[in-house]
This record gives sequence, C-alpha cells and structure tokens, in this order.
Amino acid sequence: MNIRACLFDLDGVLVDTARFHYLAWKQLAGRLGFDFAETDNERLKGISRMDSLEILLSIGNVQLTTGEKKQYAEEKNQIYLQYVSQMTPGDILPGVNFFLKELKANNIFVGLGSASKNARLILQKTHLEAMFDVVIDGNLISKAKPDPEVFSLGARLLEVDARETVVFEDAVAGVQAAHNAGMKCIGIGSPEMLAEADLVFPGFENLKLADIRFV
Ligand code: B16
Ligand code: MG
Repeated sequence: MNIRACLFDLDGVLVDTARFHYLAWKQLAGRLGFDFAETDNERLKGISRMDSLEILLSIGNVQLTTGEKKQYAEEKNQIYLQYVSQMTPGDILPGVNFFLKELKANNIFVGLGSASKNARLILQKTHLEAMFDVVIDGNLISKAKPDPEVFSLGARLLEVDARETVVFEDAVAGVQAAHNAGMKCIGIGSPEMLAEADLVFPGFENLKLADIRFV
C-alpha cells in the first residue's frame, strides 16, 4: 500500500483526554445525585457530547427535558474546559511527536478526525496544530462514528484516495468508521478490544513507519 495520508483520532490516540471527560461527567453526575464509575466511562469514548449525556442519564436513571439536557451538556463542557486549559505539550502521548515528524519527513499528509468540538483548542494547547494539514472535528460533521463522514471528509479535503489513507483509532466505533470509509485502520490499544482493526499497537512508542505493513 502506498500511504499518502494518515488520519488520527484525538482522545486516546494523540492525548489522553478521557480522564478529563470522566472527571467532568462525574462532577455532573454528582450534581444530578448519582455516582458515575470510571468503568462506565469506557462507554463514552469516541461518542459525541450529547450521546454521552444520554448514556450518563440512563446510568443515573434521570429524565430531563431537551432544554435541561442542553444546559447540563454545556455545564459539563465548562468543567472539561477547565482541565483542557491546563494542558501542555507534556500531555502528548509517548512517541506521537516522533511518529508525526516521520510522516512529515516522508511527505505523508497528516489529518485529525475527532468527534470533539474542542479538538482545535487541544491541538493548540499541546502545540500540535502546526503538524496537521487538515483538522476535522465535531464542529464540521453531523454524523457520529461509525459513520465514515469524519474520515471521508478529511481525505476529500486532502484530495487523497481512501485506499491510500490510514486511520489511527482507539475506539471500536472509530475503527468501523475507517472501514466504512474504505480505509485501513490501525488500532491503538489492546488487540482484544480492537480485533476489527487491520493492525494493533499499544501506542506510538518505538513505532516507525516501516512497522506499518498490511498483508
Ligand atoms: P467534546 P475523539 C471524543 O474524542 C471523546 O472520546 C468522547 O469521550 C467525547 O464525548 C467526544 O470526543 C466529544 O467531545 O465534548 O469535546 O465535543 O476520541 O473522537 O477524539
Ligand atoms: Mg478516541
């Protein structure tokens, strides 16, 4: 395969913002009168903000009006942004910078494909923004993963064919989104959880472009 573009998910791939999402949802759950366990947070990974709220409310068995849901989602986001505002380049996951630089040195396009509406801010805080040729985030898409929209749009804006594009994902829905877009997908995490991915690596530490070989 001739790789011309790599598209990266953000949370769980380039940075670990899942912890901040968890702390913010937990605080909101507390206000609503129930506890939100860290194990349940797994269910929110890669899911949009409003869909995450629906899952949280079903865990707490809480019913809200549409207006209240909007207000609570906004409240959660404000708490989350307090954590994000403290992010620095030190929050980039190990090996990511090295790998992105290797892609650049090989003239491979680098793109972001994230469900987060805060993706640009996180790229700015971690000084990663300049590495990206295209940024597709939750503000630009209307269909959540496993719909291919986020990755298809990325490849289209880069004018690269899906068959020459590789996606890096930590969530099952994200792996499915990549495949639905006709792209190869590298899972970042455990092979058991990401069994559908074409290749799985635990992270970017010691990962080199030469390690990416699809059979
Ligand atoms: P926001 P990703 C996703 O990021 C997170 O995994 C998910 O937990 C979060 O709900 C979603 O972004 C929306 O984030 O509230 O900031 O718009 O994995 O797609 O990079
Ligand atoms: Mg993710």
